[in-house]
Amino acid sequence: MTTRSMTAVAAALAAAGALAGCSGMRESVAGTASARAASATANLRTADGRDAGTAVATVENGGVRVVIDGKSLPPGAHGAHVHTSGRCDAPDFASAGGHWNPTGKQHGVRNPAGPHGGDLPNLVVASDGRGTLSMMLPSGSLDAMLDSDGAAMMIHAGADDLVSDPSGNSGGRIACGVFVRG
Ligand SMILES: [Cu+2]
Repeated sequence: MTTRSMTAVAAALAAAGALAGCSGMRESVAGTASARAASATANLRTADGRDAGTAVATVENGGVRVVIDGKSLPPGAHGAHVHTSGRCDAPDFASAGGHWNPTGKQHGVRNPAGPHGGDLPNLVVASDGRGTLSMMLPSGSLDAMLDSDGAAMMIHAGADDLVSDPSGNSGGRIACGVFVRG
């Protein structure tokens, strides 16, 4: 990059900083923030494409509440986390990346060095294949969660021990859904 273009970039960054620092200005940018839907829904699918229910993320007190309504899942406790990328490529769903972790912490609400922003308690599924959960995420905002590469809701094969980094020994990924605002 030339010195001249670096100067241009610096000027652009300074302008962006000034914009971000002025709340009145932010509000007036076509009401972008306020016009955005305050919730996002993820339609969960298993690795073989079956409907596994929904997860809804909603702004609450500046944080994010996640409500999971799972179905057609194996009975038992399953790790449930918001993962960092909004891509659910079957069958292993590795494309969703690791847990959403905006604060750079370790995994687990029982981990003294944790938790991740995307950590949730286990989703407990009954013998009819259904399980529900409603919980605030430990940290982060919906806007931050739905950044340029989005976010995904992930259900794991096994229980999350809520302490082992990076994913609580919760095993493979059995259902995934991309959060879509609105
Ligand atoms: Cu996970």
